[in-house]
Amino acid sequence: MQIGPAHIEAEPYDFAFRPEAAALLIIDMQRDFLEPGGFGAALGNDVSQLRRTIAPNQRLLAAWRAAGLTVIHTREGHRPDLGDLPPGKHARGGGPVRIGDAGPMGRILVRGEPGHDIIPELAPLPGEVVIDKPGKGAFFATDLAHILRNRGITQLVVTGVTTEVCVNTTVREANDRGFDCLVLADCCGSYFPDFHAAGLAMIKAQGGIFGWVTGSDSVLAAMAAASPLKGAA
Ligand code: TIU
Repeated sequence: MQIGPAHIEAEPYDFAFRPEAAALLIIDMQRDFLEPGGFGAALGNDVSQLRRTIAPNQRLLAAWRAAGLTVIHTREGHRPDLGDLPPGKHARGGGPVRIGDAGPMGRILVRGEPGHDIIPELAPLPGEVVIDKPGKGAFFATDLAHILRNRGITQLVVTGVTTEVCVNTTVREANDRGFDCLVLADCCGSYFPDFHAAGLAMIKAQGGIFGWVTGSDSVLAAMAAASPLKGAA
């Protein structure tokens, strides 16, 4: 059955949500960013600023799974030989611990290490796509665009961390590739509250120059109203 768009209240204007063409894209909810002892903490950041996003992401993910819609998780990290780590990215940060160094949760931001894992609260289920990305944007040096096009996905509901770094970079990449992004303020977080606010403001400014911004409650309400969704009919 063809499902018409459900209107989600958003800024700068309502988002015409088409669930069958939408993926939930959860950016980098990894232990290295959200737990003490990881990369984020090693850079001197207060990880508690990110942890408020866990509960709303859990609620949204549960609804998304129940509706049978596409879920995609991303992880920022590098090959164990660090062959995909640009020297400049390796050098920057200035802290005592750098990418690839041993930390309390294994080697920092290295694939296969415990700290690189997605936090247990949001662990991917079998069958959900996990994109391992060496950059801040989820499209750079990954097969994300191919996967989205093969599934007929044109809309991305974007959550995760951090708002002004990997979320913003991914939204900008997606925008230039023709995907419409709806970014959920309560499901995104930054170590810096000012940057979180500015990151969201930059997305929705100028008539939605990069996309739309709303809260997860608006999406959950629209999903309930759009029933029956794919898989629930
Ligand atoms: N440091 C910081 O704010 N973010 C990152 O390094 N990666 C992501 O945003 N995922």
